[in-house]
Formats: sequence, structure tokens, C-alpha cells
Amino acid sequence: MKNVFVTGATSGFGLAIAQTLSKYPFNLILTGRNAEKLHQVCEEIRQTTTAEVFPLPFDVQDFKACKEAIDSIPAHIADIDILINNAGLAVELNPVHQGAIEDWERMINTNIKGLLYVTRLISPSMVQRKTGHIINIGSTASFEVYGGGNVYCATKHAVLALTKAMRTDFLPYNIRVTQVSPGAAETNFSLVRFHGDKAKADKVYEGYDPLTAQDIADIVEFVITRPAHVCLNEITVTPTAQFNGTVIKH
Ligand code: NDP
Ligand code: 8X3
Repeated sequence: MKNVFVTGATSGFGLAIAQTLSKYPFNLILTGRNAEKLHQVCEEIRQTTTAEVFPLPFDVQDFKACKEAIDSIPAHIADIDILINNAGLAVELNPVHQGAIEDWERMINTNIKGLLYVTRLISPSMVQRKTGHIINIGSTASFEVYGGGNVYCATKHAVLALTKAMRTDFLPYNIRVTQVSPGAAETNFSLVRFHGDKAKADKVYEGYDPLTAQDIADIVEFVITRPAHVCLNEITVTPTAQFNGTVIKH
């Protein structure tokens, strides 16, 4: 049975991906910082699968915590076949001259360094076994920049660069690497970006039908169920009402 590792499974895309993949069944190793929510999610998913569902609470910004957590995975499910690098966030929407250094650090440490830390720890076993699939969650912000999105967009540009870098580095080892790049999707993303201001977050999705977390989970499911010789390199998906990172028909 395949072992699937999903970062950021306590909400949004990661949660929908975990729920969707539980039907195969795959053993699921699910992560996030909110340990209570993570245990609750795992307990709910256990009701729907015969496979193992293993909660691994840690902060991807902290390499030591990443290593301790990943080292603690029981041996029989420790060789990860599919890694979904999903954990990430945006903080605020300020122009560069007003940006808060701690917000920049959170985004860079989570979206770039966290993704790298987890990949560095999990990929050696894929290399050794000459098998594996890594799915990085990018964004339309991997390709374009919008006002106030500066550092967030830079982190997602970096994710695209890392996706391509992994694709070439892992080519000799039969490891597939895919980036899924969504546009506007209604999850906790904007609530986190605006520090829990629900009115501000709701406004982002007003006047059109945004993507849902399930839309992204369906795409990830498609990506990982292609035959072994097929690697989808990058998939950009937006709501029908969205042209690109900056133009949405409200
Ligand atoms: P959510 O806020 O709903 O989910 C984010 C997940 O990431 C949570 O499970 C959260 O768990 C986890 N997470 C955040 N920081 C950390 C951390 N330091 N360590 C471990 N886990 C962390 O947002 P989405 O589901 O929308 O976001 C998922 C990914 O999709 C992100 O990378 C985001 O940039 C990207 N994305 C989102 C889009 C959107 O419009 N929603 C569009 C394009 C890309 P916890 O709080 O428990 O740590
Ligand atoms: C999340 C979508 O448009 O806020 O990556 O960058 S957007």
C-alpha cells in the first residue's frame, strides 16, 4: 500500500486532499501545527478507510521539528511514495515600503524553507528506491505579481523554480514532480492573510464562484493516478471568472 504524506492537512486543500485520497486506500501521514485539529481530522478520516492515518503535528518552519517528526514515523509507513507539499500561507497585502519583516519571514520560512526542509528529509528514500511523486502546491502567484502580493508572490515564484529544479535533480531516479497552481480558492487562506478578519476575507470571493478545496483535491487525485510513465509537470487552474493573478470578473 502506498504511503502518502500531506503537509497542511488541518484545513483547506490539504484536508480535502487527505479526505479524497483516503478512499484508495493509501496510508496517510497528515501534518499541520494545530495538533488538536489534526487529531480530529485523522479520527474522522479513520472512519472512512482501512489504511493507517498517522497525525504528525509540527511547524514546517523549524528544521529540527521537521526532522524529529519525520524520524518518528513508524518504520512500516516511513517510506513515502507520494509527498504533497501544500502547507503555506500569505500574510497581509502591504506594499513593500510598509511590509512587516515578521510577515515576510513567516511566508519565506513556511512557503520556501518549509517545503525544502520536508522535501530534503523525505526524498532520499525515494531516490534510494527509485520511485516517488512529489506534488508542490504553487499558485497563479508563481507566474504573476499583484499589488501588495510582493513577498507571497516571490515565495510562489520560488516554488515554481524549485519544482523545476526537483524535476531535473530527480530525473535519474524515476521520481515524478508536479506543480498544481491554483487561482482564487475559498479556504482559510484569506482569513489567515487578514488575521481572522472575516468580512475582509469574504470580500475576496464576492461576486463570482471561486474554486473550492475539493476542486484542487480532484486535480491532485488525477495527477497521482496517471500511469507510472506519465508526469504532469504543471497544472494552472483558476475559477472560470478569473483570467490571471490580477483579473477577476466580479
Ligand atoms: P488554509 O489556510 O486553509 O490551509 C493552510 C494549511 O497549511 C493548514 O493546514 C495549516 O495548518 C498549514 N500550515 C500553515 N503554516 C504552517 C506551518 N508553518 N507548518 C505546518 N503547517 C502549516 O489555506 P489553503 O488550503 O488555501 O492553502 C494551502 C496551500 O495552497 C498554500 O500553500 C497556499 O499558498 C496555496 N494556495 C492557496 C490558494 C487559495 O486561493 N486558497 C490559491 C493558490 C495557492 P496549521 O494552521 O494547523 O499549521
Ligand atoms: C493564492 C491566490 O491570488 O491570493 O495563491 O495569490 S492569490
